[in-house]
Amino acid sequence: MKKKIVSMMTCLAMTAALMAGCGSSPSSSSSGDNDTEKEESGDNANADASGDEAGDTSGDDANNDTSGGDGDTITIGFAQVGHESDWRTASTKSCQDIFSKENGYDLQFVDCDNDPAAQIEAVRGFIQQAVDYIIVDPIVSKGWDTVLTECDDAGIPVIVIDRTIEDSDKYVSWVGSNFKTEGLAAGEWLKAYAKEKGINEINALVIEGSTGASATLGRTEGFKEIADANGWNILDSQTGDFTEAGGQEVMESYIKSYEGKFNVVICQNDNEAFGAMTAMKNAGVEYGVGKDVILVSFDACSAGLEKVMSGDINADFECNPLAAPDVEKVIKQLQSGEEPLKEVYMTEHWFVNEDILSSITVNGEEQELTVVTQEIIDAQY
Ligand code: GYE
Repeated sequence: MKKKIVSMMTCLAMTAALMAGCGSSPSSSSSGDNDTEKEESGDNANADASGDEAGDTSGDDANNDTSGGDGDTITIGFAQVGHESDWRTASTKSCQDIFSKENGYDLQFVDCDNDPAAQIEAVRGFIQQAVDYIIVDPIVSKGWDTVLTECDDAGIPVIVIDRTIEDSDKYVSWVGSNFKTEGLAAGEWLKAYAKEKGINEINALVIEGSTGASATLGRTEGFKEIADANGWNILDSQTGDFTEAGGQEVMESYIKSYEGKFNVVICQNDNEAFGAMTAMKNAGVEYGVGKDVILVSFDACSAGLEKVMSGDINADFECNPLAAPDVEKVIKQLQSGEEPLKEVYMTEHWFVNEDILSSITVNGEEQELTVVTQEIIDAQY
């Protein structure tokens, strides 16, 4: 099987080079583009993205493995970011469900505990094990070219999920979210919401995700773009490392420095929002729907959506963690010698508590706002 993959990689590399040369790659649109050529996915994530469809077909295809010829188990090394959030737990589970023994896979899972150096070493370990495929969710967006070149030299295709890589294109496909769009959406929502509520001045505190992660960079950039365009004041922007403890700690220090001076808190994931809520509650700061401080979050995992429904979080911008079914599609395409798309975007929803705005326009595209119900929470990861 390895030999065939090597020749396929060469073929893919040649195709990529040709495409880059004429500048018309249909699938390598830069992230951030909302063009029509990228593939969108995960639309039915709420329904059951990791369920029947993917599970059934994967078993079949894995057993009809055309490159191995004898129904070999496919070995996959997965270098996961860590275990910092509810989102991460859902992402890990999605991969473990899809790449199960029953489905014909041997999944080598490494939790890199948010340590970029350990993640590079995990990838090197997979090369040594001569796995068939490597999945990486890059903790930070830079520092990848050397190790990805090593994967390429070993003939092991790398599939990147979730966060992006900035300094190398030596991977076959990326499946994830447009983080800048998520940040823009939060900004556009806040603009429309403030107008509706007659709020004229925005003084925002941002609790960022982990430093150097593309999810942090994109959300920060997107929100700042709208803030700058509307003359909002971003009082401070510090990392809470995507954890509940981090969110609480940063919020506690913000309250010391800015008590009475802020009316918006933007947390770059749900877990940070939970921590920020604790800090505000302890300090007697009132947040949420109809209160002094508007609280905005990202991820929209079920625990986050519960807080939207209860009115503690005003709006939550979804980041869909169920990439594994799409990763499996990529692997099947590679197995049968097809060229997968270089970028696959997950489909995402914007969730709110109040039924006062039906949509916002992000990147020139009108997008619905969904009022959270118990049904939605029950179907969410
Ligand atoms: O928002 C956060 C997680 O990379 C998009 O990482 C992901 C982020 C997600 O820890 O909860």
